[in-house]
Amino acid sequence: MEHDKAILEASARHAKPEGQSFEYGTAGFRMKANILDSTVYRVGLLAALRSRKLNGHTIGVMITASHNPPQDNGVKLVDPMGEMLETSWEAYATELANAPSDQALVDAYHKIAESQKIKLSAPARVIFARDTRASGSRLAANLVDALKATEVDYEDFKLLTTPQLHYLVRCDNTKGTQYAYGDVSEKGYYEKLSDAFKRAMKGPSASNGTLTVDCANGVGGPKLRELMKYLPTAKDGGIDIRVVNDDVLKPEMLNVECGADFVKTQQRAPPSSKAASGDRCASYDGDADRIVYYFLEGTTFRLLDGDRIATLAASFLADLARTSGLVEELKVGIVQTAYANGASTKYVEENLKMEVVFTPTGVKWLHHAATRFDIGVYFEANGHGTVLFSDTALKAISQYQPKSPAQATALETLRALTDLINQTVGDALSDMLLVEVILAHKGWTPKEWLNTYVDLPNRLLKVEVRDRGMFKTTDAERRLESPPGIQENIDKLVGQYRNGRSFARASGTEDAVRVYAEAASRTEADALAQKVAEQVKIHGA
Ligand code: G16
Repeated sequence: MEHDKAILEASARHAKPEGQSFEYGTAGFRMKANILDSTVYRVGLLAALRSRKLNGHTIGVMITASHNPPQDNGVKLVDPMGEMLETSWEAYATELANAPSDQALVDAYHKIAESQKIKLSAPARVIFARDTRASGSRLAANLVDALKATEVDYEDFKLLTTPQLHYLVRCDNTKGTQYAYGDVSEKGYYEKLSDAFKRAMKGPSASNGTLTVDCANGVGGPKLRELMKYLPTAKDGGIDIRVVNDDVLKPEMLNVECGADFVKTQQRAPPSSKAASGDRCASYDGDADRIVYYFLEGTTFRLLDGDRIATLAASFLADLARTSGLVEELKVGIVQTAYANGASTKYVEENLKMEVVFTPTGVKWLHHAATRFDIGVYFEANGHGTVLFSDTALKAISQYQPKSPAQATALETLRALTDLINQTVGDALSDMLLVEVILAHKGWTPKEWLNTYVDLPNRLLKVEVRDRGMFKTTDAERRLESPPGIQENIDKLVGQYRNGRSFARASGTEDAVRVYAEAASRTEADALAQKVAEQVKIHGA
């Protein structure tokens, strides 16, 4: 049958590690890089099937483990409009990855083709990229083996941030259509963002002071330096950026004591930071799809995380909608997860008077929920998120005839933002420019931004257990339905703390259970997190 011989031959070179099982989780497959060879090869087979199923539309494959430690790696598929792989196909990915032998793999491949009515001789196209991990090029070669075996037209974009790959997939699939998203090149990405940034910065004076960006020693470093070549500096009405932690020549430094995940979970600046009080700082994660901001107030660390970016963006966009005369057409809504600080949710509902929707962790869920709004702002507290404009909203924004100079100015900014914001997925580079534009328009330093509301003290802990699969959640991950009895104990503990809230859930990217707790004071939040972590340990033993 079509491609069988080639698939079998190549598969023999990428044997599945015995006794190892794989699962397509929150962000694809993610684990120690040395056991991923067969999985990446098999993901190549699935990408071929997916493209053939979708009339030869381009599918993306990203090789990255994002915030995970340097010895990990991962792989995920990107669907034609740049969104995450359709959920119903994740089971196919898991099935292929776990096929116990080369022949079982070929059988599983045909089973999927049959059930999805896929013609295996139809055209297929796949584009792919990787982050800076040492294992990346080896894994990319495995992917190529699968694409060759299945006769797929492919293109290797080498090193890219994850959101750049998402962007390119969308560009490739929309080129020459009325939905054309941009030039299918890395240069096209920088040109689109920088052009939109210049337009959005027309009104206000340049942003205030230098922004220091910690790139987690990942791919975001070189890509930010590239983007900077296209951006005006502050003296030309743009932005001054100082790049730090951008050593990609030492892959063992990736995400170590720096980066968005470190800053968010440790609630402190990277130890290497030389920031003075009031300096505006930001941290990306290893593949630059997350960003958090922070600054020191005296010596006190102040975090401006995904919740803060969401509230800043939503209030600014709602203001623009009002000022431009499009308030009826542009309803702004926010999507959060259980990790969102309770104070941010309260602020959105009571001050911004916007609807908040909760989803489980994972960009695919938030992204989907955000499409319900004219302007859907979604951010995970960890800094992963973006803003989506519906087709109707985009039409209204592009066609509306302003009735006054004030409306015209607001409309121009709004139009620039629809190009500046990456519509495919959370993007640290694009989100950074968005925040910079808003701070410049408002004339705000991070201090004014922080003053919009007061976060409840919170603590995030990681607990290692025998089998994290035992921890099953419900209600957008806010409650545990298994192991039996644990939720009742968590409820009792929560009740003992002022403004207490806590939950535990299995991570989809690391072998651990995460525990989140917030309460009226730092001591109470820490104590509650510790007590819930003890429950997780007891029930997970
Ligand atoms: C990935 C996902 C995010 C998620 C994070 C942690 O981020 O894309 O949606 O918040 O993992 O997930 P979990 O708590 O299940 O481990 P990244 O930046 O690592 O790709």
